[in-house]
Amino acid sequence: MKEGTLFFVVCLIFVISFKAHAQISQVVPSRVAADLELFADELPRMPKLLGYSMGYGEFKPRHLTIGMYDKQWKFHRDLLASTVFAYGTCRETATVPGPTIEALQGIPTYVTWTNHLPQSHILPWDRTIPVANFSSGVPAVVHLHGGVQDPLSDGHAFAWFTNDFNLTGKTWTKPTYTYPNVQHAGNLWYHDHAVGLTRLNLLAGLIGGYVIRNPTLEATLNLPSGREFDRLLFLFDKSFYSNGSIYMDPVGNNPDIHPQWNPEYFGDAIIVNGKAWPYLNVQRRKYRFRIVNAANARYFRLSLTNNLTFVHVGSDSSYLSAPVETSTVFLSVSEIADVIIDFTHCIGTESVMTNDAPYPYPTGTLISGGLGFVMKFNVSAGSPVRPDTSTIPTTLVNYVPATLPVNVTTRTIALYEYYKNNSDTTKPTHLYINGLSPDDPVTETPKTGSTELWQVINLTPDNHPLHLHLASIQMINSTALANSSAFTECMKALGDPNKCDLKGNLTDTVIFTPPEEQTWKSALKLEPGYVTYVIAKFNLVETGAPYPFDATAEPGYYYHCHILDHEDNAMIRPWKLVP
Ligand SMILES: *[C@@H]1O[C@H](CO)[C@@H](O)[C@H](O)[C@H]1NC(C)=O
Ligand SMILES: *[C@@H]1O[C@H](CO)[C@@H](O)[C@H](O)[C@H]1NC(C)=O
Ligand SMILES: *[C@@H]1O[C@H](CO)[C@@H](O)[C@H](O)[C@H]1NC(C)=O
Ligand SMILES: *[C@@H]1O[C@H](CO)[C@@H](O)[C@H](O)[C@H]1NC(C)=O
Ligand SMILES: *[C@@H]1O[C@H](CO)[C@@H](O)[C@H](O)[C@H]1NC(C)=O
Ligand SMILES: *[C@@H]1O[C@H](CO)[C@@H](O)[C@H](O)[C@H]1NC(C)=O
Ligand SMILES: *[C@@H]1O[C@H](CO)[C@@H](O)[C@H](O)[C@H]1NC(C)=O
Ligand SMILES: *[C@@H]1O[C@H](CO)[C@@H](O)[C@H](O)[C@H]1NC(C)=O
Ligand SMILES: *[C@@H]1O[C@H](CO)[C@@H](O)[C@H](O)[C@H]1NC(C)=O
Ligand SMILES: *[C@@H]1O[C@H](CO)[C@@H](O)[C@H](O)[C@H]1NC(C)=O
Ligand SMILES: [Cu+2]
Repeated sequence: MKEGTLFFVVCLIFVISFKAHAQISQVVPSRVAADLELFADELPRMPKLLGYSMGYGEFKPRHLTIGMYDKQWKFHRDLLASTVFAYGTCRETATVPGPTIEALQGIPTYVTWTNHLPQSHILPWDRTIPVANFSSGVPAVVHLHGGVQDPLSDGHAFAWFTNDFNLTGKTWTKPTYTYPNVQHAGNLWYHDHAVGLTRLNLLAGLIGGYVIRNPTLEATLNLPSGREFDRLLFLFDKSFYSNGSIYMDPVGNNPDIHPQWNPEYFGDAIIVNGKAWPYLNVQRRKYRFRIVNAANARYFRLSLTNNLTFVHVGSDSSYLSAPVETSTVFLSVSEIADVIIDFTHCIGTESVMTNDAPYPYPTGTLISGGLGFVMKFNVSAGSPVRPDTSTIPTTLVNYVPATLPVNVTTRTIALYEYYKNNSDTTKPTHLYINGLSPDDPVTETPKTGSTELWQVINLTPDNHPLHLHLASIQMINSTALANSSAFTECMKALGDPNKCDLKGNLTDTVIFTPPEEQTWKSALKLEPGYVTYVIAKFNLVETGAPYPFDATAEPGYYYHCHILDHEDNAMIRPWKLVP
């Protein structure tokens, strides 16, 4: 294929599907994403906040205060400003995503989270799902995703608080959270976690990056580093009204039961670091990108045009034991890929990052139009300003291996669509785990320090990202069920997967963990119609040491689906560690 031919084809597809988009906008005349020019804004860099300080030649803990503010944010050069909720040290400096916190391994960071949000929400608040139900103020609480912190600093869903701490949820105790940073170095992110409002608060903008650094390790690995060559990419999707306001369908899919709640939010503009379809000028050399899927429900399967590949060095918060080169990066909601892109291999002077994941994944709508594009890299023609001395070592980092202990404690968990049958609805009214709501008593109580096997059965048509707070998880394999509908019938009748015949349903159709995900993670994908075997480790994966705080304290932790619309209604369960 001649240079440029591929791009011509891509453009042609874009022009054709543009028409399809225009038809959609006739149905919803006020939505504007289809008219926005691609690659018009430069990729923003979020402000950096150090989570440590220097004193007398040593690193010391640092106390930060970060607020949540409503403000105006321009998501595109040609789009009117949108009202957003943004994290920042003050209203003026608040950004979407918020500032990136850079912490040091072993040095605690303290953050006082404050709420300066208005009296009412900017998005449709459904009162009929398990939710904080108050008329004054926006409940919010921050969870550090991938973080190893005590339950009182974990951002429990009922530990929400409104502006000025005027109202607080039933498990709220304190305004200042402790992040001990005792875990291995890697990529985390913080975001809102208020019960029943998570999908709205994240869509409004309450997300931000958090990196734990280990300078000695980073110097040894010698991956591309520094402000210019080590970048965070936050990917999400949004729709807008023509006046710039963020659009979320104000009518639920099952409005007699839930007037506003919809099973998945999909926007029609792809946003990276707060700009729709941005571009980034890069030199002809290696860069490191920490790519976070911060969408509500959209999966991203990313590729690069013009001969570029991804070399994975880490997944979520952990390094891989060796680099893995692939042509795609596949991220469910909340997953993180830590990759190197070597622009010296770029044919020509630009490479477009594309996405082809159907939504919902895997059997939903096929990608068309602007949704197929994420951002553009503008690659300099000549050699880099300074020679690229970074390397990709052949081996990276090894943690405690993922082996199951003898007589491992095994838990069986089933996700299925729950119908409240006091109505004649054909649409699921709740997405309960094991048929239980978040308010039902805790059923999972692992011993602190232990390693368990969780077999998670996905009886729905969609893939779901499983996220456990605190624990480190790793997929062993996913095995197809012989008769998923028979298993679902059994779940609906008996409400307990242990009473259904999992053994009799195991087939020879097995998906193994892809090499770029063979490490300790915070979230992983659950294939529909499969049981996914997950090792869950309740101690520090770098050393196997126990948590250096009381992880058994109230109010405990959560595990949930990270599709935010599912989590809110109510694919989420509490769990508690026991001594
Ligand atoms: C929410 O609060 C309002 C006002 O107090 C009340 O009318 C309504 O029934 C509540 N909704 C639910 C689902 O509890
Ligand atoms: C807090 O509550 C008081 C009393 O209800 C009210 O006057 C005040 O406006 C509230 N403040 C905020 C920031 O909501
Ligand atoms: C923007 O337009 C929508 C739809 O017409 C409307 O509901 C909303 O109130 C408007 N927002 C502002 C800030 O004017
Ligand atoms: C394409 O990339 C590979 C490395 O992935 C490189 O060896 C090759 O030279 C590149 N092709 C061109 C035409 O630049
Ligand atoms: C990069 O792309 C932008 C927009 O597409 C363009 O204006 C600019 O000239 C390009 N920069 C370089 C260095 O090629
Ligand atoms: C595993 O369980 C078996 C049967 O209960 C018991 O005999 C054996 O000692 C256990 N092994 C370990 C390592 O606990
Ligand atoms: C509940 O309602 C759904 C939708 O009408 C129906 O398919 C299902 O069979 C019902 N379940 C029970 C247990 O009646
Ligand atoms: C998948 O993992 C389970 C749990 O460890 C194991 O029992 C099973 O043998 C594995 N399947 C294959 C094909 O390796
Ligand atoms: C699966 O189970 C259902 C009963 O729930 C049964 O009607 C159907 O025939 C089974 N399918 C297969 C392929 O065995
Ligand atoms: C699968 O599990 C269901 C629920 O227990 C059971 O009815 C069915 O017989 C099992 N086996 C097969 C092959 O469907
Ligand atoms: Cu889900």
